[in-house]
Amino acid sequence: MAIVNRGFVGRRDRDAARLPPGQYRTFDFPVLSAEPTPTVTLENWTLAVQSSRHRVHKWNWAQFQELPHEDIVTDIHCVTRWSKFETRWRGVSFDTILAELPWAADDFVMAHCHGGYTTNVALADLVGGRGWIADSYDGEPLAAEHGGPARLLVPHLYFWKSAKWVCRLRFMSTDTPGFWESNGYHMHGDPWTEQRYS
Ligand SMILES: Nc1nc2c(c(=O)[nH]1)N[C@H]1C(S)=C(S)[C@@H](COP(=O)(O)O)O[C@H]1N2
Ligand SMILES: [Mo]
Repeated sequence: MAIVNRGFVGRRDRDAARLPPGQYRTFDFPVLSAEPTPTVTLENWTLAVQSSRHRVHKWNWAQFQELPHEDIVTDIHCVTRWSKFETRWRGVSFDTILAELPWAADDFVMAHCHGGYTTNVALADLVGGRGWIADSYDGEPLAAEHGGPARLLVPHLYFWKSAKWVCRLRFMSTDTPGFWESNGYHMHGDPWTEQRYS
């Protein structure tokens, strides 16, 4: 007679269920940058938020630190097939940003970075506790190589959407490709349906 162990799931099966198709789990934290790491000091740091009607608001570092921050624990998935489980961040959610600047909202966002990298994300993918500007990782200020002082964090999409060294969030009424999206990457980038390339 077969013994059926209802409810028992081995660790390997749990890990497998957490991995989107075509991904493997890594335990280190790879650095993927198309450009050299820019030097951005806290004194010079600003984050500009620009509406599609060209209205702009800028936070400096001290002002940004005043905004409510939250802790995020999440898995991340790079299109080059590594995934990292249970990464720990702290940041300001897009829900908070839009509560502060309701006039900025529009259907799409282009994240612009020091060094020129850009990536497009739909507003629907950023609100509802799914998108942040992260300024801390694992209890420490975000390291420069990982996008410090601050980066986008949109962990339910492939990690190329999580723009490092973000300096401007430009809201748009139409979806426009960013850097990798112009070079064949998918406009949306859902890892669970393998939206790798378009
Ligand atoms: N500015 C900028 N942001 C970027 C990139 C980049 O090249 N430049 N690479 C993206 C890609 S492809 C990935 S996988 C992640 C890597 O983040 P990490 O270096 O912290 O692992 O950053 C994303 N954000
Ligand atoms: Mo990536």
